[in-house]
Amino acid sequence: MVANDATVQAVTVPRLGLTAANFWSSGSITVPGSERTLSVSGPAAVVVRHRNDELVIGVADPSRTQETVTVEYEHYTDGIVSTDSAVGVTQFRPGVTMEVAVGGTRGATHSATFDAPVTELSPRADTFVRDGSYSGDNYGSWSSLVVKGGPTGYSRESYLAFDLASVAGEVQEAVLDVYGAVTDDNGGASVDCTVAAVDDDSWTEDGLTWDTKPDLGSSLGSLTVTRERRWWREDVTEFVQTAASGDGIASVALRQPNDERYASFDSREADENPPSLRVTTSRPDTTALTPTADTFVRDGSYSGDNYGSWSSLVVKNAATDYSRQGYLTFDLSALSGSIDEAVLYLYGAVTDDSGGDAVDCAINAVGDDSWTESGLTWDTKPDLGSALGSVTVTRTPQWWTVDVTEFVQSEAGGDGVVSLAVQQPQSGLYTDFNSRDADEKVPTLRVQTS
Ligand SMILES: [Ca+2]
Ligand SMILES: [Ca+2]
Ligand SMILES: [Ca+2]
Repeated sequence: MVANDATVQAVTVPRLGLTAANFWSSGSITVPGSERTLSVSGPAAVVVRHRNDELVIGVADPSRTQETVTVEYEHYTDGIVSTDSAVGVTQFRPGVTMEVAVGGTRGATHSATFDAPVTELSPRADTFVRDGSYSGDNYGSWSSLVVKGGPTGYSRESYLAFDLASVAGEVQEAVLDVYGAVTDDNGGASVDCTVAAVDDDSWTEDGLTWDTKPDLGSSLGSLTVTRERRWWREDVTEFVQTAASGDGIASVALRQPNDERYASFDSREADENPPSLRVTTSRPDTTALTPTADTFVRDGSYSGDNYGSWSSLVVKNAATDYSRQGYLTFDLSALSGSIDEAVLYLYGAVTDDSGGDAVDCAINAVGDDSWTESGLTWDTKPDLGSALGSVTVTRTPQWWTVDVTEFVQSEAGGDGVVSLAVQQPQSGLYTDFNSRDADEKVPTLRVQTS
């Protein structure tokens, strides 16, 4: 149970990567130990599930009282896999923000799925050590990891080492999970157990003793462990990032610097609930390309003008003088391997002054790459090739994605430069996408290779 009050009731099941929350009003919860918050702008039932490299967020408004609910989850994702049409993703990295149009949907659940590769590691070694007359003893084969402060002869510290070799991609988040409780005979409801960095990874599971234990580094956080047997989590992202770019082994220790209350956690030898390190990474072999050039062009009396330095790509199909089309170029030369998938990400919305809330925007192939950002005009624009896909853009600013895999594959095998156009096939609405000259949320071609 994460929360149970007038605002929210929530539960989390770390082993299933699952958190479920019923918010009775706007509010937020912090998923225990991870320091990651889940917040909503109004009443909503939210289910978050992170398994098998996918983070799924489902949202419903059982109260049926709202038009939209904003949901924020402070968790890294690397890209958007799919969204329900009622869900607008306004941010997916470094955390998720989504606008969910719950109005008129009779309390139905709307969900979005994100790419969030996760590697769950078991310790390569774990043990505890004990001081005083036990200082030469090793407990590496025990099914528990004991932690206790206190007078000489009673102090225990636990050590865990994780091998990061199987973690591919850049580490974005890392959470240590240990399962256990305070079991002290002498009373006391809870105890603070500090998680400390250990720089020396040369210790072994069957060799480590109090006499030989390595020095402890900085504190990575503290777990306030109670008598309830459950999972305890600590965000150790920065430490694991450092270890991943260093020797590839992350060792940590658990100790009680200020208390002496026997706490016992399941070790990797336990029948169930062994410690784990959950590492979320960027997708290995995925490259996010930004345009090497982008601009839009306008017809009629503006047909000789260039808009290459604008922070937006304006698109509209209308009467003469009011039509605009966007153009983008991506350079594939930094990629290696073969291309499995290429998805264009554009951020924007319909901002037309007249009526109409949604408009189809098509992405077309452009064969001629010789145009320049500062030179292209309506008069000089290249011919449009075939339509590769389209999106129905609404007034809610968000990321729009179009799969352009086949064209990018063919260009990779050709001149290595991908030019695309954005245009409205039918009479349209003023639509404003961020260009590469915007401060954030610039166009991106997300390419997976192998
Ligand atoms: Ca062990
Ligand atoms: Ca530009
Ligand atoms: Ca080309």
